[in-house]
Amino acid sequence: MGVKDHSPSVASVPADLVIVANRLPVDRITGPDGEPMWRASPGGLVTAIEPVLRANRGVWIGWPGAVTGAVTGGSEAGMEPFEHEGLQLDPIALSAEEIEGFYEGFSNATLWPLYHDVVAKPEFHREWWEAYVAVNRRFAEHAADRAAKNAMVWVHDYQLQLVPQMLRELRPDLRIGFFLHIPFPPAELFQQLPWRRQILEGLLGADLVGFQLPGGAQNFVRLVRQRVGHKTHRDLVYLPDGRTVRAAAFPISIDVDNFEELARKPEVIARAKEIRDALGNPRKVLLGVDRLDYTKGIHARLRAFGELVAAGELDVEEAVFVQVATPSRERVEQYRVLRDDLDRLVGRINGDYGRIGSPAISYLHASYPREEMAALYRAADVMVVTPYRDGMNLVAKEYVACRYNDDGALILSEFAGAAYELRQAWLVNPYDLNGVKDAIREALHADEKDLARRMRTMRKTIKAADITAWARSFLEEMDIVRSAHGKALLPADKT
Ligand code: GDG
Repeated sequence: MGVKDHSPSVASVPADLVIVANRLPVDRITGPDGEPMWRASPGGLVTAIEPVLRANRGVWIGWPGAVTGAVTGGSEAGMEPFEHEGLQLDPIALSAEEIEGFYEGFSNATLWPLYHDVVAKPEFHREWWEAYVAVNRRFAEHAADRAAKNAMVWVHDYQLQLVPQMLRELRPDLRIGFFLHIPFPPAELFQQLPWRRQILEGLLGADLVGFQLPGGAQNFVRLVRQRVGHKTHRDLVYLPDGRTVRAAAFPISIDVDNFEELARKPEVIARAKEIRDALGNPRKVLLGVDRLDYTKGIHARLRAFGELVAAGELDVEEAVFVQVATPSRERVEQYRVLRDDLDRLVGRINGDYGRIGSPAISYLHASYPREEMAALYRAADVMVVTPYRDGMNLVAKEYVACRYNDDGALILSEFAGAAYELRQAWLVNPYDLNGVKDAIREALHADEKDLARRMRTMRKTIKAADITAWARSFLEEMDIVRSAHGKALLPADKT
């Protein structure tokens, strides 16, 4: 449900917990009467953080994702803090130039490819860096204004790596945490960044720097030692001013119960059947779900599938591949190129091997409601997740959460963070096409017992480490750092 734009201002209330993320958990849309409105954009992060945010008079600072024209002093009409369904939200406006330099440029065309194994070539432009610094400063100043004395500020992701240090300079009383949702690259790659030292120093403003995997934390500590020259011991960095910074892994998860509940809804079950019917009731449905991104390895999996069809090992009337590619970052050149490449590949495979009413690949360049996602997960016999590099990959966990009958097969790239937990998946190297083909073959022919054994174990794993456990473990660790201030952040029922 959307709400009117100008709900009561909450600007003056200092918050004990401040979440700072590039995006707010709402989108700014134009309502039926032409007035701007806010619409919730539910995601894993908001579900995880919501209870803690509510219990601590918390506030979430972020960009609502719309071009808002010229920015005057960091705020403008319609961009005041507001309450949305009980959450305190504080929007930050970005100008068109800032979106180009900070968001599309430095965040998504420099850092994103660099941090993902240079799967695409990162571009380095000084103007983009300047925009990144300026926008990070605006976020830091905003957080400094909103945080109560000794409050905790939790900063998220690669778009805001300078915020911890900027914020510490403004507000040394704060406890600052940072979590990186994407991989932190090895020194050999990170070194390419002309502003490597500034980024490392930016992150060192935090008391706790969280990564998806231990490898990311180790890369970070090693780089800090080599490039900044600070003393380190295991996961600790010792700063000259006496402060210590901890770098550790906190693998993110999903709201497992919520996904399972969704997948058990009669409407979702009915919709899953409808999807299979619409596909012509093939014996096997394979599924891929990704943001349309070159890191996700969509090309690799479709080629592998195409080769199996070409070799006559799979018949298009018996097996169909459904690929959902959610539109993403469409103004960034590399994403446009990727879209054209995939259109061509799908067109060629379908043109060569499809039959009337039976395309080999059902390719959907669109975004769907969560219910539809759950129905797709229910409808798929084999889920194919083959990123070349991925911080975690929530889609793999969502598929497992929806398979409450312990059926279905998961093919998962070794290079997704999720592979460290979901060991019973068919693990593949997405660069090894024959290996991916073998995994597809095996997964399609696996017997029920094997599938159930694998799925049961994976389900246990994700249930034991869901999104609430993730948020809690990060905040508990921050509480340890914070204990000097004698104030716990976790709600009583959570401790
Ligand atoms: C970054 C990191 C890390 C996708 N299409 C639709 C839709 N989705 C949802 C999925 C899933 C989420 O988007 C995608 O999450 P991933 O983890 O797969 O990937 P990124 O977007 O790259 O996320 C990643 C994550 O941050 C969290 O830390 O795991 O490694 O790259 O939840 O379901 N949801 C709906 N409609 C769609 O069309 N409703």
